[in-house]
Amino acid sequence: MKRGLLILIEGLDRTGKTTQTTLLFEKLKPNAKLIKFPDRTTCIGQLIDKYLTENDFELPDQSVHLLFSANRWELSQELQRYLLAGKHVVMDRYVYSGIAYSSAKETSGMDLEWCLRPDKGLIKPDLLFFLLNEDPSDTSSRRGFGNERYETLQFQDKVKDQFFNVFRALENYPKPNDRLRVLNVANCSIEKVAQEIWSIVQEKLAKEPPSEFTFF
Ligand code: T5A
Ligand code: NA
Repeated sequence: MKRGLLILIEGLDRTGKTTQTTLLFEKLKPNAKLIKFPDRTTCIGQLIDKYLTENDFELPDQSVHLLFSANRWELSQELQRYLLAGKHVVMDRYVYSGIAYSSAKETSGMDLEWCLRPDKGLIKPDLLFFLLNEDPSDTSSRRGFGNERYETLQFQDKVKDQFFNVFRALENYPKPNDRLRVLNVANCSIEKVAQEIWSIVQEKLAKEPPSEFTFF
């Protein structure tokens, strides 16, 4: 049996990841699963949610980083099972967010390499979209921005730089790469972004899927 594809959508806060992963999932159903990180429903996810939403709930940056990674490991076997059963998995955030947000804090010792370490061994996506908004004031004006920790324009700017540093380190960015697609979504409608994603996904689906997994 052909294994399913792991299709990941990454980006800064409020760039439309959940909107787009949901739309893509609807198109691929019933042969698909949707996984979102952080998964706030698990024990570890509940701690992460508390940290993100309650300003007086403090944890060391290292601990928070390890919780986000542990949250991905909680679902890693389920992920592999779905893919081996031939289901496509549409994913909302993953390892790249994990490294970009933590390393943007500039906590001593938490460089890219340190941040990647606990995620080593997780399955790599077959296709990775990065939703980029070159006009962050466009996304910061979207509903809900500013409600959670990390949602300030200054921090988002650092996270953006770190995402590209991660892509340089892990995906040979800016050399052409058939896994990573950077989409500039500034002032693009939801429908237009969805169409662009769908046409790239269809192209990928038309090709023979890789049989082996690759790992971080
Ligand atoms: N984090 C996450 C880490 O630090 N380490 C990690 O390992 C991981 C996995 C929460 C925080 O955790 C950090 C990153 C985050 O700061 P989250 O739960 O993914 O991560 O965050 P959410 O708050 O759920 O999601 P985002 O803020 O990132 O928003 P989305 O999913 O990008 O945006 P979405 O789709 O919810 O859309 C937001 C609003 O914009 C509108 C939507 O209708 C919605 O109102 N919208 C558009 N409006 C105009 N034009 C478009 N094209 C639009 N697309 C969407
Ligand atoms: Na989201």
